[in-house]
Amino acid sequence: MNRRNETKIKKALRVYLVMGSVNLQSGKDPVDVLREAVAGGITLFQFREKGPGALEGEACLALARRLRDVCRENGIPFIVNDDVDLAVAIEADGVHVGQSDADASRVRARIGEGRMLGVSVHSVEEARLAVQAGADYLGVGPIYPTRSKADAHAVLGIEGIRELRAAGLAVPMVGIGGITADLAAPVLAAGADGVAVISAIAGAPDARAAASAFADAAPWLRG
Ligand code: IFP
Ligand code: MG
Repeated sequence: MNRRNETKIKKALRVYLVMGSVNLQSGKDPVDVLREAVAGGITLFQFREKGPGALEGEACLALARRLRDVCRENGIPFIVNDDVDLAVAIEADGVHVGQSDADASRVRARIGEGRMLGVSVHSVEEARLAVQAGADYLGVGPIYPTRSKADAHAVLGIEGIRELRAAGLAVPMVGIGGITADLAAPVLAAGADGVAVISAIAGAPDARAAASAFADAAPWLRG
């Protein structure tokens, strides 16, 4: 990946919303919530349709398309969690995979160089392997305790970010896990290019206000 792309990706990572239909307050339409979050200033979106009650098959596909269209209308890259076939089928801008999902180098081979590849990591070792496999960015976490993921790894704290930077890893990276707007600044100060958020935006009564609180958390990164 070239440097120019890296700069673009770092900018896109600033306020990264990760969301599926199960992360919302009951009765809300994910498309409305995404529109609100876009209005509040999110810079990247990941469709993560996972957990109890998650949509499957045609319903999942239909929702993915609607969310992708909102992203396209607003110039926000649309990433799909785990499902490479879905990502390719609906021409997503990228894929995010975890350590227990498909091997990152295989995912890279399937999506080509034109799509973004994100990989979840929890250590310097995993981070190095992910970069070798072709990751464009890393998701590092959980930074703080979280309830959004049933099988979450042990909490890393902002030290998790600091260690990767201290090890010389310059790759774009985002902190994820339990990050609220009040807790975003230390994550960025530790070296993250942005923060990834599920419940603090998707589960908020006002997704627009919630997203803009994150955008305000690092005003020096705006522009
Ligand atoms: N990190 C990220 C991201 N997404 C995930 N789904 C995850 C970890 C488990 F925000 F993209 F970095
Ligand atoms: Mg995963």
